[in-house]
Amino acid sequence: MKYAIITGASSGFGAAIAKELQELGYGLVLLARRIDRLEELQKKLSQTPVYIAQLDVCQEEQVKNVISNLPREIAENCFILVNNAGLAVGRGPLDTGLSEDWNRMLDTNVKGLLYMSHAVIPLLKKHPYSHLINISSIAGKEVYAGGNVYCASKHAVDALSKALRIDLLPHQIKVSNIAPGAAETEFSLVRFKGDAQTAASVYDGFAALQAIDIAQTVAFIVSRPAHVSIADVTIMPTAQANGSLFHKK
Ligand code: NDP
Ligand code: 8X3
Repeated sequence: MKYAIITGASSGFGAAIAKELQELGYGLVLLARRIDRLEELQKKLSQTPVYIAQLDVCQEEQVKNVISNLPREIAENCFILVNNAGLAVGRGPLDTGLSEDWNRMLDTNVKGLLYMSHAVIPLLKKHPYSHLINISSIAGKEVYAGGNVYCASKHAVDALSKALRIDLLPHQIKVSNIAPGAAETEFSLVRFKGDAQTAASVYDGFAALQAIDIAQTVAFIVSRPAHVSIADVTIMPTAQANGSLFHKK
């Protein structure tokens, strides 16, 4: 059986991607900090093998340990890595921002992706046409008001997707970058530090993307023939024109 490793699988895009990839027949390795959420998902997705592990992608040693302790069957048959774990913390001008928020975003969105990629690429190299997928953002394509450090972190993801495509070319590993616009997940609740009203207001007046939309995009990308690599997908709600412009009722 082929396996897919998904970071940030405890909610939002990651959990939805897990379901879609299972439907395509993949065994799953689901990683996140909230192990209780992963246990629930493991129970729901019992049709194929689901391996779960608690992981903070910011902790390089944890990343190394989790990946090096994968059961041999999984380590030998790892075909997909989805670098999805990520977050925004705060939104506003840089001069009123908090360095602890910047560090969380850069550590998770950039360094976490580096640690994961470094640990998993040796497994992907065992299989030509295996696949590394980075979840970037519209914030990785353009900068919007108050998005400074989050946008910088996602621009870094965009750049790393391009760089990895070069690095992994000799190994025929596909690298895909997905750049979603506004999607209704726990993202805004995290960004606004548990302020549910402000978080919900982000999606007022228009039909936001849902996690399933991104999961179906991943499913499409990984089911192309061997000679086809989808390099980059920007996917937004119909009511969104760019990083800042929305058509709200
Ligand atoms: P959610 O908040 O619903 O999910 C984020 C996931 O990331 C959770 O499973 C969380 O798990 C995990 N995560 C966060 N920090 C860490 C960490 N240090 N170590 C391991 N896992 C971590 O948001 P989304 O599903 O929307 O976000 C998924 C990705 O999509 C992120 O990279 C986000 O930046 C990106 N994105 C989101 C958009 C949106 O509008 N929603 C649009 C564009 C991109 P846990 O807390 O259990 O560790
Ligand atoms: C999350 C979407 O528009 O808040 O990446 O950056 S946005």
